[in-house]
Amino acid sequence: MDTIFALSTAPGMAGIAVVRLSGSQSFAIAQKLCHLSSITPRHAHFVTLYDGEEAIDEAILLAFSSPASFTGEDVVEFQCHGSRAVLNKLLTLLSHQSGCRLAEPGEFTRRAVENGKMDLTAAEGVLDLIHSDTEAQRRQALRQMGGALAKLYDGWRDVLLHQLAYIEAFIDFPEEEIPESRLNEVRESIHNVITSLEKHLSDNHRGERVRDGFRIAIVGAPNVGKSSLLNCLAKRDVAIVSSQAGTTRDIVEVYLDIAGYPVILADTAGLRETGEEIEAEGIRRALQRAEDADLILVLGDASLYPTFDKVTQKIINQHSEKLIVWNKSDLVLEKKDGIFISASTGEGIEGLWKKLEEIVISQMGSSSEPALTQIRHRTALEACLSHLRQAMKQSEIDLKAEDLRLATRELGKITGRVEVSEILDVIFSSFCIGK
Ligand SMILES: Nc1nc2c(ncn2[C@@H]2O[C@H](COP(=O)(O)OP(=O)(O)OP(=O)(O)O)[C@@H](O)[C@H]2O)c(=O)[nH]1
Ligand SMILES: [Mg+2]
Repeated sequence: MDTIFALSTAPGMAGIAVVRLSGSQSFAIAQKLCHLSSITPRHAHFVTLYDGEEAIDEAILLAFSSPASFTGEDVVEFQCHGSRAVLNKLLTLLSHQSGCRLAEPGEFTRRAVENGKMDLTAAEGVLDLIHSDTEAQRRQALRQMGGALAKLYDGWRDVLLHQLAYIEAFIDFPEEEIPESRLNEVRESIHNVITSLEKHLSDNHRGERVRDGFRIAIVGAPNVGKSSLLNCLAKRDVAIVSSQAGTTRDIVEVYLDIAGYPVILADTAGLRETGEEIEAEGIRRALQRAEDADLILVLGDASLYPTFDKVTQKIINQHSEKLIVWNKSDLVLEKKDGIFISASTGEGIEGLWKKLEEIVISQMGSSSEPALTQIRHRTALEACLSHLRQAMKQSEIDLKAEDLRLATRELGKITGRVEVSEILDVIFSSFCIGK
């Protein structure tokens, strides 16, 4: 297998850059480039990197010998200076070494999985950790990288495999009958896994929301100040604000960090009956976004409190997850019950933010169990569940065994305990090179 190399830190000017090598030739190549007669693993070597006799840079070299490395292969890391010239020179030099080539995206982590250093969910945890923007995402990814999900799924799989092995033993000896008490034990085990799976699946998509973001859509009549509110919460001038009703047409999104959780806040076109084609398309998109949102923030005009126009009222009636907020409170004298804000003066915005924090924490807050984080896992778990339900109904013992086999296969797909090269391709292609 080729020895692979890549820049593992972000490209561009930096104090230090890390170039990583993995594969059987790593040590030999490093010795050649550094004019070293030997390399001691797990020691920091202060070295000069050479192209022939010409010095390229001074660097720190770290080496890890197989299997005690990230990939499970011999690994060498150069910490050199992060200049474009140094890196161009070093990477070109490495590409000229025989049996050595630039790594594909995610190839280091892929090799780690293939060498049994981590399972697929842990590898996905690595990817999520690299991409994490908020505290909750970091925590969730780290937990997954540490094997929390693998432990859960492999645990269920072990239980099922154990029962499957037992049943299969009887299929091989058809003259023997499985004792009824033992059959009950099989049923109970399957039933327990079904219960755990159902609980894990009905988590309100908590983990997926932490990973992908909690979606809030601001909706309301034209001119109530939706775009003003978006700008106010984003603390940036993102959306166009004007006194003309029907200003916003496209959906305008901002990413917010609310109490450590990622939130995608969307501004939408003002809702009203209209004959104008472009505005009508904007309204169609607004309604669609409201439909897809985890929460709709319905904005009303404080001077009309407590009434809404017909179209907005209809949206309010249709959605269960909603927060009603009254804007332009600076124009009214008397504040009633409810959340009153002014996107112009900033009045009440702090209170609204606190309210949003409460909602986000209650929807995505951590629990003691590791959360389901990806649609890929959800699909396999749902398939597993349906095979298990089928297995429970099956009276024919060999059909029961087949359903159990299919169920364990679905669990194995998640952690990579089955032949899954096609899944590997999909996952690792979204990595960056050097990881
Ligand atoms: N007095 C006052 N005016 C506001 C407030 N918020 C927004 N406005 C004004 O109301 C008008 C409409 O604001 P926008 O934010 O564009 O309203 P919108 O809901 O996005 O409107 P559409 O995009 O047309 O649906 C602008 O002139 C804003 O300056 C507020 O809290 N107080
Ligand atoms: Mg607007």
